[in-house]
Amino acid sequence: MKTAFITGITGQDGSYLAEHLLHQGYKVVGMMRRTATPSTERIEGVLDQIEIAHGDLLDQSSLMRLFDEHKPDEIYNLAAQSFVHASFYEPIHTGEVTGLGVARILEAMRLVVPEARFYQASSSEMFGKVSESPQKESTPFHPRSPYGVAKVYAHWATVNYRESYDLFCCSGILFNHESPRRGLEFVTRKISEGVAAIAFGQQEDIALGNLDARRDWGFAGDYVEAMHLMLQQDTPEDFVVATGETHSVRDFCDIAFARVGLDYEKFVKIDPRFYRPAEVDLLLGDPSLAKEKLNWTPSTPFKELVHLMVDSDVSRRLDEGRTLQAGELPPSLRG
Ligand code: NAP
Ligand code: G4F
Repeated sequence: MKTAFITGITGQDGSYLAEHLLHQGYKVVGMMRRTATPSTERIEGVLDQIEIAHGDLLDQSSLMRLFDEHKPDEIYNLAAQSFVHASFYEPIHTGEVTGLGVARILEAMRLVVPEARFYQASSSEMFGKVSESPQKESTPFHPRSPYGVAKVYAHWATVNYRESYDLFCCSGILFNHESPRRGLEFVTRKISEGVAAIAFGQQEDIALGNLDARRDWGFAGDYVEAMHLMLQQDTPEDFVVATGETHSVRDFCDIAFARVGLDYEKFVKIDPRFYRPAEVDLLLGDPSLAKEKLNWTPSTPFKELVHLMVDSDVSRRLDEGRTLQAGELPPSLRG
C-alpha cells in the first residue's frame, strides 16, 4: 500500500484529495499545524481513515521528523497562506509559508526521502498581469501580489529540485477551483453563503469589490484528480489545470442570485475595502497538455458549480436538509 503525505489537509483541496486517495487505496497521512482550535471540519468524514501528523511549513525539523517517521511515497504540498487579499497585509508571513515553506519541504524530501514523488500547488496567480490568453505552461509569469510572488519562488524551487537533484517534482499550475468547502473569504463562497443568508432573511446585502475581474473557475473535486495523475507519470512535468472558460465575478453573482429567484443588482453593494492594491484582471487557462498527457478533463460546468455552491449553503439552512430546486424559493421567502 502506497503512503501519501498531504500538507494542508484541513483546507479545501486537502479534504478532497484525501478522499480521492483513500478511494485509490492509499494510506493517507495528513499534516496539521498546531492551532488553539483545530479546524478539522472539512475532514470529519475521513478522520477515522487517515493519520494526522503534527507539523508546520515554518518548522524544517518537523518536516524532516515526519518524513522519517512515515516514509511517504508521494508528498502533496497543499499548505499555504492562500488568500491573495491577506497577502498584501501579511507579505512577510505569506513569503515565509507560501514561498520559503516549499524550500523547507523540498530540502526535507531531498535529505530524508529522495525517492518520494512531490506535488507543488502552484497557482494561476503567477501569471498575474497576463501577457497572452489563454495562459499555458510556457506563458511568462508576472505576479501581482505578495502571494503570487511567493508562489513563483515556490514554483521555481520545485523545478530546480527536479533539475538539480533529479527528484520527481511536479508543479500543478491550477486555476481557481471552488466547492461548498471553499473558505468563506474567497469571492465565490462569500457570494453563495451571502445569497443563502439573504434568501433566509439573515442578511440584507453582500459587500464586494471588483465585479469585473474574470477567473477560470472549476470544481475542486475534479482538480485533485489531476494532482494525483501528475505523480503517476513516467517523468515529472508541470501542468496547467483549468476549464478553458472565463467568467466575471458579476456573472457569478447573476447566476447565484437567480438560483433563489433574486436579482443580484438589488443586493450587491460595492465596498472599496475589497479592492486590491493590484488586481489580476483576467485568468483563462489552456488545459490542453493535461488533457493530452494526463487524460484529464474537468467535469463540472460553470453554472453547475455556482448552483452546487448555492444549493449547499441553502440546504444547510433548510430544516429538512433537502436541496433547493431551481426556481423554488426557500420557505422564508414564500409569500
Ligand atoms: P486553503 O483551503 O486555504 O488551505 C490551506 C491549508 O494550508 C490549510 O490546511 C492550512 O491549515 C494550511 N496551512 C497554512 N499555513 C500553514 C503552515 N504554516 N504549516 C502547515 N499548514 C499550513 O487552500 P486550498 O484552496 O485548499 O488550496 C490548496 C493549495 O493550492 C494552496 O497552496 C493554494 O495556495 C493552492 N491553490 C489553490 C487554488 C484554489 O483556487 N483553491 C488555485 C491554485 C493554487 P489551517 O487549517 O491550520 O489554516
Ligand atoms: O476569490 P478570490 O479571493 O480568489 P483569487 O484572488 O483569484 O485567488 C484564489 O485563486 C488563486 C488561483 O488563481 C489561488 F492561487 C489562490 O490561493 C486563491 O484560491 O478573488 C477572485 C476575484 C479577485 O479578482 C477579487 O478582486 O474576485 C474579486 N473580488 C471582488 N470582490 C473579491 C471580492 N474577492 C474576494 N475575496 N472578496 C470580495 O469581496
